[in-house]
Amino acid sequence: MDLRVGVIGTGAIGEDHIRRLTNVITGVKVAAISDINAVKAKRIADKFGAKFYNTGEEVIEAPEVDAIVIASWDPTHAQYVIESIKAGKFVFCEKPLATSADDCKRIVQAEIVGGKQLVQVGFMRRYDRGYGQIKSVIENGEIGAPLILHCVHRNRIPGPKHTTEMNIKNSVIHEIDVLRWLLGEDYKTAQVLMPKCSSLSENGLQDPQIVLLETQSGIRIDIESFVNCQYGYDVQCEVVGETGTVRLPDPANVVMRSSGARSYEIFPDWMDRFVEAYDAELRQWVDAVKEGALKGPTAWDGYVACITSDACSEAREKGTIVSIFIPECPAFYK
Ligand code: NAD
Ligand code: ISE
Repeated sequence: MDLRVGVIGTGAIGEDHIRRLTNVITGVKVAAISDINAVKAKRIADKFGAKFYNTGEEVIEAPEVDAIVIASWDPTHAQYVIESIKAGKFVFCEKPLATSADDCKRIVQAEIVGGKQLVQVGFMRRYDRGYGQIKSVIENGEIGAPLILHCVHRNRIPGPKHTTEMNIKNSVIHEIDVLRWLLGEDYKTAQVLMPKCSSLSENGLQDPQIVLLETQSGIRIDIESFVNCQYGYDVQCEVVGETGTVRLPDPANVVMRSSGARSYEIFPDWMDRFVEAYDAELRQWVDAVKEGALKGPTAWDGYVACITSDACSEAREKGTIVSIFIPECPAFYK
């Protein structure tokens, strides 16, 4: 029987997930949809044969909905995740799990009280083939112990509501999660450097930024966050180990020779760059929900990422190095 999913938020990724759940992944259908932009949500509901609801809460409560996908704006995630837990329904929440560690803690506590892991966070880079290969190289000891990581996260242009704080809480949160997953370690300190601001930056946005993280064993990480780089979507990661290095491949694209130049396309945004990872994470989520036991990034992972991004925000505001304290992981999440 098909898993019946309710989707809250029909913006860029919400619509893409609805398409994916309808046309790409088998054994699932989108049964209900809501968005504060009712006009767009109704159009998408009609297109995909789902029922439109006025509020996210109604989608969560709907009897024809088995599980929830949250793809609304970051500050709305926590309330919908907690409502889903109260309703006893599995919930896939786009990153970040919440916009503060305190809200994530409430989610973790609600899940533990409910006694069952219901929450998965959309940290899809864990499903990207390149990151997966880097993880295998590290775990097989092929480059010795990791010492330094150099990372780049560039977006072509920022969204209309993008703020200085969101460079980290909305964007670098991907690196915060995937590097912790790659290295199997939490972070110890954070610092944020503010280079000269791009003259193309608008609305007071401080961009680019450089995030410096230190893991508990002393591995040093630098992450360039540049959300207004103009030329395309560019994600890079290099791990320097004791005996070698490993680097994330660029996406496979044809190389063109034309007009006196050799070139290949750089994707405009995350939707194409990580399409296989989004497919894989939701395919695994659907199967896991049907089996009754999740396998992907947990609410605890979302919480740890937010503790770290809160520390980065504090480091940026104060201009100092900030210590990061991660509580012991409860047995519930081990
Ligand atoms: P978007 O602005 O295109 O869409 C967000 C939608 O949420 C809008 O249609 C808006 O009307 C709706 N919305 C806002 N508040 C709502 C509420 N209270 N209830 C219902 N709907 C509400 O943004 P987007 O790029 O689609 O991002 C959506 C979420 O997905 C964000 O949390 C973002 O961080 C995340 N995201 C993740 C990835 C990824 O790589 N995993 C990529 C893009 C976006
Ligand atoms: C967006 O919300 C995403 O999650 C993308 O993966 C990321 O690259 C982008 O910076 C975010 O705004």
